[in-house]
Amino acid sequence: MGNTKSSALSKELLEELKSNTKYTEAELCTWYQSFLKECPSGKISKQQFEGIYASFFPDANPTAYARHVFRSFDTNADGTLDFKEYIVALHLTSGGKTLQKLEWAFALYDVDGNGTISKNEIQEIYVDAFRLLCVNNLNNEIQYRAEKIWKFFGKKENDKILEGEFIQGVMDNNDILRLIQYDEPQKIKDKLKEKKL
Ligand SMILES: [Ca+2]
Ligand SMILES: [Ca+2]
Repeated sequence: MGNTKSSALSKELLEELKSNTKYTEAELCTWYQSFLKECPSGKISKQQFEGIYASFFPDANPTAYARHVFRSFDTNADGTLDFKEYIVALHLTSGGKTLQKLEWAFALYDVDGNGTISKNEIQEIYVDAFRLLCVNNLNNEIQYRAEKIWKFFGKKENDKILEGEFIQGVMDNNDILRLIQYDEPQKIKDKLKEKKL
């Protein structure tokens, strides 16, 4: 039985994922096998990822939001998600407010990746997330939420939020945490888990 090498998770990666997430060795190994079955190349392309979202939300228009999420998970920016990025994604999108999760949330909202969040970027994520959840015509709600976040951080219209102040603000205030999480990531995570990709 020669070909076990390519289908086993390397010890190094296993240790890294065990220490960075809450998952057990058994869970990680099982997921890795299902992952390779679905993605024999060991990588999820952007199109595949969008396809997964489309299958979860058949009545919605999830592509735009799926792209934001893909970008925020593709930490080495090579245009694909490898197993490590995928597992970290599952871990990060579970609720809570550890530093790691808030760094991810910041990356999600920093649409152009320039290291700051503008009010427009917050609105863009909201628009796409609401579209994913099939809630349309929510301009007032989006305005209200963006306004609330902006006010909390004491920002003027064209000011930007830096990563450090974003993380500190969300750590300190559960209302703001709820506003930035809008409980969608948890749903995605449950669906991904159900499917065990
Ligand atoms: Ca990648
Ligand atoms: Ca930005």
